[in-house]
Amino acid sequence: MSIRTVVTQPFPDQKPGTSGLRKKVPVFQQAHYLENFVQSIFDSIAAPQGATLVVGGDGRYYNREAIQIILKMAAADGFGEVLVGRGGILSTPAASCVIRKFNTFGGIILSASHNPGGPKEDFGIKFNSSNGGPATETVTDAIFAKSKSISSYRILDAADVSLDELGETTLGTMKVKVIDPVNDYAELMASLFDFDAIRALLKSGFRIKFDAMHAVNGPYATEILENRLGATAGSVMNGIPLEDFGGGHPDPNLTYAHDLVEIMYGDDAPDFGAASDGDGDRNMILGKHFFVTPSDSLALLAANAASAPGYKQGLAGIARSMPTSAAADRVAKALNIPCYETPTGWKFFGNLMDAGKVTLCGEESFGTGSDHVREKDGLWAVLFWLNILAVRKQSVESIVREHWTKFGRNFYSRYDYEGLPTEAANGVMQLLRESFTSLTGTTFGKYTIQTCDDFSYTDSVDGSVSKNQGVRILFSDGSRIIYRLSGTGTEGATLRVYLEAYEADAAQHHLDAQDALKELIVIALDISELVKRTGRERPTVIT
Ligand code: VG1
Ligand code: CO
Repeated sequence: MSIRTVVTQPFPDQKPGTSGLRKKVPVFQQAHYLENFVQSIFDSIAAPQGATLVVGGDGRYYNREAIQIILKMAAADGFGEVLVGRGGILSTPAASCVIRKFNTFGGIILSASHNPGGPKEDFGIKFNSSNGGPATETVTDAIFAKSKSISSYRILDAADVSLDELGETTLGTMKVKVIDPVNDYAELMASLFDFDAIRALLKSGFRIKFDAMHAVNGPYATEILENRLGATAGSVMNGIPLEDFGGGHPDPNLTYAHDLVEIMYGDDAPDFGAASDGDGDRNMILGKHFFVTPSDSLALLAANAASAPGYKQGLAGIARSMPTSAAADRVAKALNIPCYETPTGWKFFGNLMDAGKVTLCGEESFGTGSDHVREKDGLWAVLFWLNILAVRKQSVESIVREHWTKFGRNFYSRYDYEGLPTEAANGVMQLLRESFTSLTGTTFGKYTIQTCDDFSYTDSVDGSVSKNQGVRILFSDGSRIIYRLSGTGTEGATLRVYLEAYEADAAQHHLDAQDALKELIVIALDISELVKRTGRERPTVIT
């Protein structure tokens, strides 16, 4: 077996987005494309000789091929050992767990998360550091810089490694250890939550439905919910991971998780429903005929954290991404702990967690997590909810309504306009930025704009600054409209409009979010000229 140095040329488009590099599969299949990016990672992270790497993905189309290339390149780059999930499978939170548990140098995670999979669909790759979290912007910027000047990469000439049996093999001088993808993660969950209490709840006739959406969490949910916690067989639906997610869109929201939504809003609905995404880091929580917004879910977990053994000692602080509603801020205030506001993307939470400043983190995009790993964690959120339900012995709906009565309700919605022509989307953002001065102080009905800005974040741990993280229109009563361009899409531009209005009056809490936000939506469309500039009358998805 010999190491081959292959001459290559840079691709101009390898800038990692919100969560790594995501492109269509045919883009990744171009000669040298994946190899260039992997070599750029290796050159940027400068792992010591003999270091250990974790590799795994969400099982989507091209996962196996990509892993074989990465293994051979890791062997050529001097890594001593790679831990890889059986079948090439590791959910994103499980990869984070394994990176941390075995004190490895880091890991490469293959996923395009909630985006569809298949020969013409999406694929993705990202590097996570030794803390188990997505590389910081300093590292991703370095990777991008390398990718623009790369002239060769190294790869071991060797046969493919079998990934389907547990155990150890070698690739050149490098060890390849195929590990059970579920075990380490399941043990971590058992150390955080009261499995006995959840088992008793499930035994008492409390019914649950978990939709794995034919994505990576199927085996995790089946093992933990059904095998270890005793949920009745069939509580996990769509539990077999498929390379194309069964043709679906593995995005756990009311639009794409429609099978589950039908069950949870149907006659004889179970007491609790949940879904997770392609790589298992997102979650959607439902009660009987009831939807919990992710922003509320974060606030609720924080307010009820003491129910779970892993969080009994209290929370150091909470962090939420900027567009996420301020519901968690109110809980933080009541608990007398700090609440941090970061740009979108889990990579911004890592430093805060490493420094012990925050315990819980969340995003409006169906992501919640804690310092048990350094990724958001779908099944963790489900288990946290079940633990709370086991302790409080109330329905999901009544727990949420009580929460609103105590803290007030942050009505919240996000409008996504997907696949827009890039110039039109940029035009909307540009117009808004140019209107800051004229908008400030303007009144629309009951709303007056107090300030407008482009969100900029200074990391309180390493002092790094991230600019242009979303346009904020802030109203005098605390309501907000945010505009942001997505950093995970692979086609044209996706414009997200986030709407939030706070309501203290419990008599108004029964309102539908779309009704409560009606006026703000009109303002959002009006001041951005969105319909005129994009030609879109309606958003692609409303969450
Ligand atoms: C989206 C979400 C963001 C999330 C990111 C990665 O990013 O809005 O909150 O962190 O996806 O999640 P963007 O840039 O498209 O808005 V995942 O589950 O796709 O790794
Ligand atoms: Co995801």
